[in-house]
Amino acid sequence: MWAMIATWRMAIEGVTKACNELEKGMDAGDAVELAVREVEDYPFYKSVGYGGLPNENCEVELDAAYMDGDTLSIGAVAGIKDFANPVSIARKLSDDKVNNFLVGLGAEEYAHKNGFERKNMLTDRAKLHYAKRKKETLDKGLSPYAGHDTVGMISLDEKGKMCAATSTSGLFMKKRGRIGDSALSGSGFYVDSEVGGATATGLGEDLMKGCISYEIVRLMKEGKHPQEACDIAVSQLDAELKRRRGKAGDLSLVALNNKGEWGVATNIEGFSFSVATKDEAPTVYVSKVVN
Ligand code: SD4
Repeated sequence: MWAMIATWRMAIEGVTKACNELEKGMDAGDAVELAVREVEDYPFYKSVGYGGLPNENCEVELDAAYMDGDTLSIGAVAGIKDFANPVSIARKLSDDKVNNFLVGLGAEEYAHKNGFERKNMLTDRAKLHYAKRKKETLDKGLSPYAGHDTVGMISLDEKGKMCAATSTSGLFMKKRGRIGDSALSGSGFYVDSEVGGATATGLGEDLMKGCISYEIVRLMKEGKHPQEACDIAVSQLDAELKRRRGKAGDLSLVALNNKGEWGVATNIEGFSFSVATKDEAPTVYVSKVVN
C-alpha cells in the first residue's frame, strides 16, 4: 500500500505527481519532498514558498520541516529568506546528527554552502497584497494575520516507510523572526513509520499548545483509527483553549497510518485537504467541523 495526505487543495498537483511516482516504487521521503516543492514553486499559492506572504516588514520569511518516520530524523529551517525550496534544505539538515534546526542567517548560510538555489521569494503580487492589506488593516481594524495556510504532507511508500514535510510563509504580517508550528516537530508535524503521521495548519501559537501532531500519533499508537485520533485531539484542544482562554485559533489536522487509512479534523469551516492512496485516485475533500 502507498498513500499520501496533505493539507489544503493547493497540494493536489504535487500529491498527484508524487503518487504517480509512489506507484512506481518511489521512496516516501522523495515523494513528500517532490510534492512540497511543487507547492513551493507555484507563485500563486500565497502562503508557501515563492509568492508567500510577507512579514510586517514586507519580507518573506519561510518555515519548513522534514521528518523520516523510519529513523525519526528531523530537519527544519525557520525564518529563512531568499531560498527557493526550504523543504529540501530541511531534508538535507535531517541527515546530520546535530544542528538539525537552523533559523535565519544560520539557515541561509547552510543553504548557500550546500548549493541550494537562491531566489527572491517576494513577488510583485505578494507586495500588492501586502500594501492592500496594510491599508485595510489600518482603515478597518482588520486582523493582519488572516489568510494564511501551510502545506503539510504525510506519505507512505510500498516498503512501509512514512515521511512528513511542511512548508509555509507563516502568518501574514507576522513579526520579523516569528516562528510557527510548521517548523516544530510534535506541533506542526510528526511521523513514525511504526504507527503513522499527522500534520497541521492553522494558528501556530495555538497548535503548539497541544503538541497536536504528536498527540494524534500517540492516539493512533494506542490503536485509534486516524479519523478518531484527529477528532479527539482537535476537539479536546479546541475545548481546552476555549475553557482557559475564551477562544481557540484555527486548528486543522490531517493524519495517515501505516496501513494507508487516513483522517482529518478541523474547528473551521472550509478546510480542504488532498488525499490519494493505491486504491483511491487523488481527490480534494472539505472536512466537516468537529464539535
Ligand atoms: C503558522 N501554522 O505559521 C502556520 C500557518 C498556517 O493556516 O498554517 N496557517 O502558524
